[in-house]
Amino acid sequence: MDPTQQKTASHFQETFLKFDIDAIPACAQQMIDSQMGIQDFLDACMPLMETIGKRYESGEYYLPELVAAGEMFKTASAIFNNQIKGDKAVLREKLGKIVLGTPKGDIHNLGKDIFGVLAEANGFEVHDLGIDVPPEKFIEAIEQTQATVLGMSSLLTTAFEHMKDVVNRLEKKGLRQNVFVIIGGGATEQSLVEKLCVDSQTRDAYEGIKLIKNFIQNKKESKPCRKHA
Ligand code: B12
Repeated sequence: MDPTQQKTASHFQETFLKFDIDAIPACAQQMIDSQMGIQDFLDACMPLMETIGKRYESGEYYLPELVAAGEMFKTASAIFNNQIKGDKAVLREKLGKIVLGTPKGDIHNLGKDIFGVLAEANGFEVHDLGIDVPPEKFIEAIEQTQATVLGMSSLLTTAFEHMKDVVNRLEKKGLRQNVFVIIGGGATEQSLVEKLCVDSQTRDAYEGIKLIKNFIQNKKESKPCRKHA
């Protein structure tokens, strides 16, 4: 980031932590005007979300602050997402289909939406099932679309059992080896790859796209699960 971009990002962060919701659209626009991309935006936002989360956990903030942070993030990311979507005209043949969603019990969608927009901008056909998605809906969507990638996003640890349920159902239907299962979102970590029998995990939307492209380009077979929970 150049000094102007740095200043613009700092101004955005100060505005965010003051919960000055009305000033957020102008700040986000300033970031775009100073040629900042979505990765710069995420670099500015992720520490903020971390701070808000920690303050909520320690009892300094309550649910209204969590809600306000979500709203401010949504407002700002919509401005960046629209810009990315505007560039989509250049897009050509689809690379593949991705079924995406936040599993049952979890209503966080901000990171999932960013990943979805980036995936579309990178040439994927994204079928976003939304939030609080029951396991059977994921399976239905994979059967209907014949998607070869399943992305699940989670910010709550309680969603893991539902992710595992989805994987088990894929196996029972004989679909598991055809589908690359990738999980993301703040609650996920690398150790879950083995525990949930998924293929990949990341907390970085860009890395997620790279991992999926790598899978598609190498036409790797998705590994069937070794363990049954
Ligand atoms: C905003 C927020 C909310 C908003 C969500 C708004 C929305 N529309 O999503 C609201 C207010 C609704 C909310 C509600 C709750 N929340 Co909340 N929330 C947050 C907060 C502050 C930020 C989350 C966020 O959006 N981060 C920014 C995004 C961009 O990050 P991300 O999701 O990780 O996404 C990035 C990558 O992971 C990746 N990615 C994301 N998905 C995917 C998917 C794939 C396939 C790939 C490849 C990549 C990928 O791409 C993104 C960009 O790189 C976090 C704190 C934190 N540290 O995260 C708490 C947090 C997640 N919430 C928490 C809690 C406890 C709750 C509530 C239970 C509170 C309550 N008592 O009601 C409820 C849950 C309701 C429910 N049933 O889901 C806890 C979760 C603890 C846990 N791990 O289980 C946290 C960690 C706060 C804390 N420290 O206590 N929350």
